[in-house]
Amino acid sequence: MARRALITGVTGQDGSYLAEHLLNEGYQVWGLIRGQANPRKMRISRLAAELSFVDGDLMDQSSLVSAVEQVQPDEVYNLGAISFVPMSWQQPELVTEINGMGVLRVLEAIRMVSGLNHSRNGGTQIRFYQASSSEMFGKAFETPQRESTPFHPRSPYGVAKAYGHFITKNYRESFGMYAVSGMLFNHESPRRGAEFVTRKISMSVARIKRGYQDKLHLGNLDAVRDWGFAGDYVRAMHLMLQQPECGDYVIGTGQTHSVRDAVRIAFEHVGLNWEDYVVVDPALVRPAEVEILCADPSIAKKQLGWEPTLDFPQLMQMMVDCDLLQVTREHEYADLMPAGAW
Ligand code: GDR
Repeated sequence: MARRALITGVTGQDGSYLAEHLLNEGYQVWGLIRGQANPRKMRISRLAAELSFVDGDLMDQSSLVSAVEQVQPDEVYNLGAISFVPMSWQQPELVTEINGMGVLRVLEAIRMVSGLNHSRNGGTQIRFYQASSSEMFGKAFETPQRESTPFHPRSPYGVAKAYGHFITKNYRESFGMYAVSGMLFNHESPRRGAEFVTRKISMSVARIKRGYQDKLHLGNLDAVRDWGFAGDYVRAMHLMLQQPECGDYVIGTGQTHSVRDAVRIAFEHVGLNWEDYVVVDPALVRPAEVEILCADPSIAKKQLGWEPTLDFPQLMQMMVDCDLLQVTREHEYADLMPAGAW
C-alpha cells in the first residue's frame, strides 16, 4: 500500500519540491492548507491533480489533530513557518507562535492521535520531520557548524526555531516518538520567494538586463552563507525519515560565498558589471546580523548517502536564466492585456 505523507507549508518553496519528490517515490501526499481559497495554492497548481489537501492551521491545535486523524499519515513534514528572518523583528510574537509553538502543536497532534502518554511510550507509526535552521547557530561558536555546535541565535526567528528543535528532541526522548530535525542551511531555487537575497538578486539582474529596472538595493554585502539547491535538500528530509534510528542532521554544501560573490556571479552571467548597478542601503542591514554560516554535512553524507548536485555558481545562473524567461513572459503578457488591466 502507498505510504502517506502530510506536509505543512506545502505551498512554499520546500513544500512544493518535497511534494514532487514524495509523489515520484510513490507516496500519497496531503498538504495542510490554511484559510479559505488560499491564493498560495496557485504556486503548486502544477501538482493539483496528484496532491490532496486538508484544512488546518499551525495556530489551531484542534485543526491539526483533525488533519492527522483524517490523513492517517506515515510521515509528517513540518515545513510551515514564517521563513523571512527580518519579519521576526517586526512581528516577534507571531513568528514565535508559528515557528515555535506551531511545532509543539504538530507534535501534540501526533501524540494524541497515536495515543502516546507518559505510561505508553513509543510504538507510533507516524514519523515526524521538523524543519530546523542554520539560523539557530547564529553567532557561531565554531566554523563549520556541525550537529554538536551550540546554538546562539541572533533573531527572534532563530530563537523560535531553536525551541522547535528542542521540543522535537524532547518528544523523542519523552514519548519515544520517531521525531527528527534537519538543520538546513540556506537553500534556494527559482521558486524562492522574492524577498530572499538570492532571488532578489536573480530577479533584479533579469529586469536590469531587459531594461525594466535601474538599480539593485541591498543590505550587508559581506554576509557569508552556505547556499545550496532546495531540490537537493528535500531529498535529505525524506532520507532522514527512512533511517533505522532517528537523529538530527546538518544539511549544507560545506562551501561558502558572500552576498557580494552572489551579485558578481549573477551580473557576470548576463555580461554586466555589478558595481554599475548595486546600491548599499543601510535600512536593509539587520539589527543583529549572522555574518557567516558554513555547514559540515559529513555525517549526513556518510549516514544518509546524501550529496548535493548543484554548486552555487550553477544555482545562481539557473535562477537568473529562469527569471530572464519570467520577466520576458510577464511583459509579453502585459502587452496583450487591455490597457489598464495589468
Ligand atoms: P537568511 O536568508 O536570513 O539567511 O535565512 P536571506 O536570503 O534573507 O539573507 C541572507 C543574507 O543576505 C543578507 N542580505 C540581504 N538579505 C535580504 N533578504 N535582502 C537584502 O536586500 C539583503 N542584503 C544583504 C542578509 O543580511 C543575510 O545575511 C534563510 C531563510 O530561508 C530562513 O528561513 C532559513 O532558516 C535560513 O535561510 C537557513
